[in-house]
Amino acid sequence: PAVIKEKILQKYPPKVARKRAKQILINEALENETPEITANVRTIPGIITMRGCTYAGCKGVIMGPTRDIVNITHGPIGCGFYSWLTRRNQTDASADGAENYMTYCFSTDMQDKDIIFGGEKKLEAAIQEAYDLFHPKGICIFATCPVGLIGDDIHAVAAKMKERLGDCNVFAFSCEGYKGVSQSAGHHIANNQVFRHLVGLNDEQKPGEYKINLLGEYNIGGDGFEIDRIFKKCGITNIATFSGNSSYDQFASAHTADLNAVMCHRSINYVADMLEVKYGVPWVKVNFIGAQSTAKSLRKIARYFDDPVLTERVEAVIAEELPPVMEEAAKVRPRTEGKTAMLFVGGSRAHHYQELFKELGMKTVSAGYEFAHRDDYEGRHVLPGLKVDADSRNIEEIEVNPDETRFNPRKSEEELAALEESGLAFKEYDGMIPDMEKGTMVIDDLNQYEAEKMVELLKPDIFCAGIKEKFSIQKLGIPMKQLHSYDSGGPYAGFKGAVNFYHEIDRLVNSKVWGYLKAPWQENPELSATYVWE
Ligand code: CFM
Ligand code: HCA
Repeated sequence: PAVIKEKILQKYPPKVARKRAKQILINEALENETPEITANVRTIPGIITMRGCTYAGCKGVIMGPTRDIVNITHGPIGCGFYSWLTRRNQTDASADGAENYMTYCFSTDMQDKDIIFGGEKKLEAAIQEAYDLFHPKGICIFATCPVGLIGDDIHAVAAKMKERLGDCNVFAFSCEGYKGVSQSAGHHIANNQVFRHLVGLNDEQKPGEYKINLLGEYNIGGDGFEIDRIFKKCGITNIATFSGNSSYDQFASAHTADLNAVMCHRSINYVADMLEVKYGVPWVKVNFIGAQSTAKSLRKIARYFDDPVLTERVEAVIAEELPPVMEEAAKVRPRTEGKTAMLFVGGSRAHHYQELFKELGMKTVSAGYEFAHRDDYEGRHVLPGLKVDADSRNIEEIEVNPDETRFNPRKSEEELAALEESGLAFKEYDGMIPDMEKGTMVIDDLNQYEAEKMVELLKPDIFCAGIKEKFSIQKLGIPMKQLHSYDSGGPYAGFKGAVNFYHEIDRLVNSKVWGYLKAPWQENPELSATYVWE
């Protein structure tokens, strides 16, 4: 790995090489210590990053999967269009009276004249038009780069329209694309506004036992449907998913749940913390990617509620569902054992999906996040030591206090301590680095050049990333699996999802087609000879 790192850095000017060196880490054995990586910093100009923008993280990722809020992009049409369902977030609007606006793309379609003379009037008209057509419970407004540059006051327009419409909750997000260094800033902005304007609006107690929220699950390719199927079978009530298959009312009722199960902590840990401070709902980390992780996460939830009825049901579901999945893995394993993978995905999948590869006997030789922070690499314990730079200071940190009437600690200090004692960790997660084998390479904010170089030097059996990487990697003759949109596949979460994933990876790494990818002149060097005129 040291040679590979060296070879990658050679190409860069010295200053760039010095910066990138801190984001390319060789996972070495340190005595009781995880090596430190630089993360969540600006991409070096000129580098073709895999990252997206702050608007994408706010509008596309967090708010995109909510079916009955009208999400209006204030900006040029491309921003709205390219964040419209490309993530393959699914929703179920089959219930009586359920609305689904996800099939529409709402945008103010800003033109040159709006940039010059201001777009507030146009935004106001767009909100009115959406209201007249649909009468939604909520309308959200998202700022794109030009909106911040020209200074349209989207919050003032939202407040004015909320007042005028009366029965529609209108609020806005200052999530201009350039606002932070990546999508990650957009998650934080989205979390703040949802918490401020929506969570806690509905105090009605929903029926059901063992009430949880599932935070950081976005129902990509139907993952959330599979997790909900398992919850239902166990008798666990899911009050709100943030934000896969979610509705306005789910967010509004989230404070009535008794536990927050946090799956993608990178995108949503802010909401988990705020729900705990304001309403007294504790949180634990879960992961439903991988059959074993699914079983472990269910047991974690059962341990929290500490009720033999639930524990028995959870054990019965695991006993019924896990063995057939492991049998399936065992069938595939002889064809996948010992093969290698590289995973470069946004903020948590590059870590979570290593579980599924492990179940296939495959080794992740290199992995990294596009935009995660040091805690996602090294573990949550590094949080107190993280330095706040100018870019992170630019993102609002909202002050939350215990609610005067509704703060209700779900467990006493003693109960929490006893659960901790028994091995249930609250507010805690491990990072990717300690979970990976020694000698593997962890690379933050990988770019196009480095991706190709890594494939050339390490020749993995499969490369996982997103749409921008898909075809350049395939052209190198390596199977490429999108771990964002899942290409056209999924679900991959839970028990049934794991089986889908095993079959998909088996198909990809054992396909002969990649061997035929050599161009004729690579197979027959004489064909590359230059033609010379007589
Ligand atoms: Fe969380 Fe996500 Fe991810 Fe993410 Fe994303 Fe995504 Fe992702 Mo694409 S919320 S951090 S901002 S798990 S959209 S569903 S696949 S980069 S690894
Ligand atoms: C985003 C969304 C994205 C992009 C995926 C990709 C997703 O970050 O704006 O690059 O293929 O999952 O759809 O992460």
